[in-house]
Amino acid sequence: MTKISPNHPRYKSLMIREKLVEGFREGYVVAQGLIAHGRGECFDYLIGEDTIPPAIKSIKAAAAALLLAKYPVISVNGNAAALVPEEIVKLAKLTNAKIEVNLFHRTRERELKISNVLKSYGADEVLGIQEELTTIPEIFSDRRIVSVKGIYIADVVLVPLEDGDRTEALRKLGKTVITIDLNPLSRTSRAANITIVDNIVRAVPKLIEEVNNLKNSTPEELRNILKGYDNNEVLKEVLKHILDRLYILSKDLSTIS
Ligand code: PTJ
Repeated sequence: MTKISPNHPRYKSLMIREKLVEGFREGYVVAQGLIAHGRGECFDYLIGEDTIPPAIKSIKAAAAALLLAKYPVISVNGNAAALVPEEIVKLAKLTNAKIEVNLFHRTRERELKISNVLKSYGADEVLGIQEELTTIPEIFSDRRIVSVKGIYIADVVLVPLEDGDRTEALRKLGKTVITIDLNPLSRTSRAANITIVDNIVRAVPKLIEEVNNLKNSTPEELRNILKGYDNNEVLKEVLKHILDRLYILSKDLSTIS
C-alpha cells in the first residue's frame, strides 16, 4: 500500500482509493471498478464530500424498509467488498438480511475471494457461491444470475453501486430496491425505490446508525416513514443542492474546504 501522510489535505479520499487498489491487486475488484469509483469521486466533489440532507432522508427510508422487510438481501460487488466489508456484515446482522455476492464482471475466482473477505469480517453465510442459482429476466449481464435463497425470493434488496438494468428488472419483479449511488442522474438512481446519493463509505455507517435508532419503532411508524418518502423529490433536492453549491462557488471559490 502506498504510504499516505495523514496530513495530506485529501488523506481520506486517497485512503479510499488505496482500499480499492488493494482489492484490485488481490483480484476481487475489477479495473472497471476503479473507473466507476472515479466517476463517483467526481459527484462526491459536486455534493461537497459530505452526507447531504436529501441523503439523510433516503437513509431513514432505507432503514425503515429494511426493518419492515420479510426477506431483505444485501447484494455485494467488488467495490462494496473493498470499501465497506465490515459494515455490510454488521448491517446484515442488524436487519437479519442475507448477503449475496452478485457481480457484473462475474468470475468464480472473484466470487470466492469476495465471500472470503466478508467471512473474514464475521459473515456466517454468503449466498451466490455454491447454492442453487437461477436467472431473472431482462438483464443482459451476468447480474441476472441470482441465488434462489437470496435475491430471487427477497422482498427488499440493497444494491449499492449498481447498474440500471438490474434495478429496473428487480422493480419489475415487485421488489423494493434500495441503492447507494453518488450519481443522482444514473439510471439506477432514477429506477430505485430509495436512492441514497452519498459515498458508500459514509452511507453504510449512517444506515447502521439509523437502523439502531428505528429498531424499536412500530411497523405503523416505519410504514409512515415510507409513505412520506418520494424518491423523485429527493433526487431533485440533490440536484438543487449541487446547483446552489456551484452557484455559491461561482461567486467565491474560497468557500470550498
Ligand atoms: O464488481 P463488479 O464486477 O460487480 O463490478 C462493479 C462495477 C462498479 C464496476 C459495476 O457495477 C459498474 O460498472 O458500475 P457502474 O455502472 O459504473 O455504476 C457504478 C455507480 O456507482 C456510478 O453511478 C458511480 O457514480 C457510483 N459510485 C462509484 N463509487 C461510489 C459510487 N457511489 C457511492 N459510493 C462510491 N464510493
